[in-house]
Amino acid sequence: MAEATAPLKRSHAAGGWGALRSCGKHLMASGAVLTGAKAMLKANQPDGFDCPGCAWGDPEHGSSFEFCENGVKAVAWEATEKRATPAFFAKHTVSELRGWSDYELEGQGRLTEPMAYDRATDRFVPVSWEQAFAGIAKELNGLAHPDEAEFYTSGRASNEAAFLYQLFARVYGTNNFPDCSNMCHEASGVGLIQAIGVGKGTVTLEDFHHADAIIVIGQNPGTNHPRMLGDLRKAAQRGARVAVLNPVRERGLERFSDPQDKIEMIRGGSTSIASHYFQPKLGGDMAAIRGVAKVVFARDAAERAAGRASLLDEAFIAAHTTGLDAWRAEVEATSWGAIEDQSGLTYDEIETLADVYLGAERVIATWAMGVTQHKHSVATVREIANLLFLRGHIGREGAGLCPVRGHSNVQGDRTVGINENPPAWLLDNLEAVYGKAMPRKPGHNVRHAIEAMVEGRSKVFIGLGGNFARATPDTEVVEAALRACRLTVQIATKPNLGHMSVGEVAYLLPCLGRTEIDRNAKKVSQIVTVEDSMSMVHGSGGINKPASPHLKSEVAIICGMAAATVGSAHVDWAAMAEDHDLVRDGIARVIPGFEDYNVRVRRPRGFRLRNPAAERQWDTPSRLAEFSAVPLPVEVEHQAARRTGGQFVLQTFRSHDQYNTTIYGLDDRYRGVYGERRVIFMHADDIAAMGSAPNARVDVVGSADDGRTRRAEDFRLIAYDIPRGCIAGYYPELNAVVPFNKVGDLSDTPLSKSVLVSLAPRAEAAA
Ligand SMILES: Nc1nc2c(c(=O)[nH]1)N[C@H]1C(S)=C(S)[C@@H](COP(=O)(O)OP(=O)(O)OC[C@H]3O[C@@H](n4cnc5c(=O)[nH]c(N)nc54)[C@H](O)[C@@H]3O)O[C@H]1N2
Ligand SMILES: Nc1nc2c(c(=O)[nH]1)N[C@H]1C(S)=C(S)[C@@H](COP(=O)(O)OP(=O)(O)OC[C@H]3O[C@@H](n4cnc5c(=O)[nH]c(N)nc54)[C@H](O)[C@@H]3O)O[C@H]1N2
Ligand SMILES: [Mo]
Repeated sequence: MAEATAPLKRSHAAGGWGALRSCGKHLMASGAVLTGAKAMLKANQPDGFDCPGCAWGDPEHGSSFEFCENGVKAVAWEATEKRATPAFFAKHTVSELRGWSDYELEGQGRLTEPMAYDRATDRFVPVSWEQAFAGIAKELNGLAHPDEAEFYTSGRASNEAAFLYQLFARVYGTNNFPDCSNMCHEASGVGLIQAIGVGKGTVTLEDFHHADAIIVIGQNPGTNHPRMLGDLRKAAQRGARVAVLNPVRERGLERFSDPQDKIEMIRGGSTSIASHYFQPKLGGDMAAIRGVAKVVFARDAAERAAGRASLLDEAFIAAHTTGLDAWRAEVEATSWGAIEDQSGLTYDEIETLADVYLGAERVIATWAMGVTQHKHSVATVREIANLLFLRGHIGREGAGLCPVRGHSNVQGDRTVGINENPPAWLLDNLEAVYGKAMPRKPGHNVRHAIEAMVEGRSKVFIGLGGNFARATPDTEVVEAALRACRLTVQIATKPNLGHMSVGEVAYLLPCLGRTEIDRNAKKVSQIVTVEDSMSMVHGSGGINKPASPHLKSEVAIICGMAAATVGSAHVDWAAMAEDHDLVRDGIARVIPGFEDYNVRVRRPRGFRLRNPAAERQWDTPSRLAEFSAVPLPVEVEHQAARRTGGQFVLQTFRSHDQYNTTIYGLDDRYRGVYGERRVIFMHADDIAAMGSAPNARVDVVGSADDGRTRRAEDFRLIAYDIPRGCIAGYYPELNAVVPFNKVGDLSDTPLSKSVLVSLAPRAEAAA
C-alpha cells in the first residue's frame, strides 16, 4: 500500500528553487532574457497573451502573476533570438537535414521567410507569399477530389485561425481534419458526450477550492500542468485529500514547493500533494474504478440492510440518470480476482480509495494521457463518470469531471469546428451564414489520414502547426507517406524534422507566435482568443516584436491560401485577414454560445462557455446522464505480456524538458535523469529477471504482427519505482515502436501507453 504519509526520502521537492534556476537557464539559453522576462509578466494576464504551454485554467480573481517553470520554457522557446534564415537553408540540403534531430532543427530558431522546396537543388529557397499561395491553390485545384487533401491542426491554433481553417477546407469541399486531439483526449470527448452529452469537463478552477477529494488519474501535472500543482497544493493545505493513480511515482505529485510562495521558498519547505498514491498497472484504471464501485455497492447494501440511509445520491440518480441497474449488475458480476489482476492493485488498496471517495462530500476526478491512450480508454472514461454519478458528484460546487487538456487551445479548436465528423447543425449554420453547400461526408481523423496517405488516396498534407510525422506512431511509415504526397505545406514558427519530409511540391510558411504583436496594414494590433480546460474563453495579444518583418499571422496565411484556392465569392478572406473582429463575428453567427463575442472577450478573464452538464442538463439521447455497463476488457496488455512471456507493456510519456516533440533540454529533473533521453524505466526485479543489470543497454522491439519491423535502438535501463511488467520511456523517440494501425475503441487514438514490446540486449552491453 502506497499511502504517502511516511516522509519521502528524496531530497528535493518538485518546483521550488530548482524550477527557478531552470527558468533562468532557459531564458538565458534562448538569448531572450529581456523580451522573455517582459513576456513572462504578461503570460496568462488579462492584457497579455495566453501562455502557449498547457491548457490549465487561469484564476478568475486576483491578478498575481502565475509563475510556471514550463510556461517560461514555452515562452522562451518562442521568444528566442536565433533565426532559421534562407542562408541556413542554402547551406543544407533537405536530405541532409532529415538526418538532424528535432532538437537541432528547432535549435536554429525562428523561421523568417516563406520557403519553397526546390527539387533540383534539394533545398528550401525563399519564395514570395503570393507565389506560395498561388502554388498551393494550383495543387489543391488540380486534385481529382477535395477529399484527397488533409488539413491537420495542432492545438495551439487560436479560435480565429481554427475557425477560418475549417471554413476554408469546407468551402473547398472536405471534412478531412486530422487533429492532434485524435492522439490526445479523443477518448475523453467521445466518452463524455455519451455519458453527459458534452465532450468537455464540468468543473471550474473555483471548484478545486471546494473539493474534499480530488482523484488524479494518469497525469503528471508537475511537468505537464505545473499551474495545476498550485491548486492541488492549496487543496492539500486545507485538508482535502488528493488520491493519485499512477503506475510511476511522480515526484511532482508527492511534494511541491510553490515558487509563488515566498515563505515556503525561503524556509525551503514544501507541501505534500498526494495523501494517497496508488500504483496500478498500465491500463488498469478501469478495473480499479470498478473495484471502488464494488466496495461502494457492498457498503451501501449493508447500510440499507441495517435500516440506515443509502450511501448513494438516490435523488440525483432517480431524477438525472439512467442505466444504474445494468452497471451494478456488471460490477457485481466482475470478480475481485479479475479486478485485482487487471488493476494491479490489492483489495485493501482499492478499499482505501473507496474510503477516500465515500469520505468526501465533493469529489473531482481529473485525468489525462494515462487514461486516454489505451484500447479501452472510452470505457475507462465512462467508468470514471459512472463512479461520480453514484453520489451525485457532478453539476454542483466542488465536484465534477475534469479531463485536463493538452495543447493550450485544443479545446477551443474543437469548439469552433475542427471536427472530421461534424454535427449537422454546424454544417447547416455554415451554409446559412456563407451561402455555400458544405461537404456532408465525414472526413479523416489522424488514423484515417495516415492510412489514406500510405495508400496513395490522399495527396496533399497541410499542417497548421505541429509535427505530424513525429507525433504520430510508426515514424518511418508516416515520413514516407508525407514524402509520397504531391504537396506538403507546413505553417510553423520553427523548423522541425517533420517539415523535412517534403512532398513533390512543398512550402514552409513562417507565422507569428502568440507572444508577438500582430498589426494589420493600418497598424492596428489584433488579438486572438483561446479556450482553456475549464471552458473559459479569453483574449490573447502579443507583446514582443515579431521575429521577422516577413511573418504573417496564422489567420492571414489561411486567408491567403483560401482566397487563392476558392476565391472570395462566399467569404471575404481579405477583410478577415485584416480585422480579427470580423472572424469573431463569423464565429458568433455560426457557433452557439459566442453571442457578443467581441465585447465579452475584451472583459478581463473573458467569459465561460455554457456547459449544460455542469447545470445538470443532459444533451444525451435519453436526456439523462447515462451509466455505461460493459465488462472489463478480457485482457489488457500487461496481462498479455505475462501470458506470452518475455514481453513488457511500454508507456511513452514526456520528460520535464520537452513540449511534445519539442525538446528543450536533455534533463528530466524530477525523475533524476540528466543529459540523456534514451532510457527505459523498469522495475529492478524485471531487470534482474531478464538476466540484465541497471545501466545495461537494450533495443526496444515492437510488434511485427503486420509484417513491419519496429525497433528503437540503444536505450539505457534505469531501475525505477514502477510495477513489474510495465516499463516507460520518452516520446517521440519511442514512436518508432508504436503501431499506427492499433488504436483505441471508438477513439482511434494510438495506444501510446499500451505498447507491447520486448527488449533485446545490445551487443556492446554484452561485451
Ligand atoms: N511541459 C509540458 N507541458 C505539456 C506538454 C508537454 O509535452 N510538456 N504536453 C501537453 C499535452 S499536448 C498534453 S496531452 C498534456 C499531457 O499531460 P500528461 O498526460 O501528464 O502527459 P504524459 O507525460 O504522457 O504523462 C502521462 C502520465 O500518466 C501516467 N500513466 C501512463 N499510463 C497510465 C495508466 O495506464 N494508468 C495511470 N493511472 N497512469 C498512467 C504516466 O506515468 C504519467 O505520469 O500535457 C500538456 N502540457
Ligand atoms: N508515443 C506518443 N506519441 C504521442 C503522445 C504520447 O504521449 N506518446 N502524445 C500525443 C499528444 S497528447 C499530442 S497533443 C500530439 C502532439 O502533436 P503536435 O501538436 O503535432 O506536435 P507538437 O510537438 O506540439 O508540435 C510542435 C511544432 O509546432 C510548431 N509550432 C509551435 N508553436 C506554433 C505556433 O504558434 N503556430 C504554428 N503554426 N506552429 C507552431 C513548431 O514548428 C513545433 O516544431 O502528440 C501525440 N503523440
Ligand atoms: Mo495532447
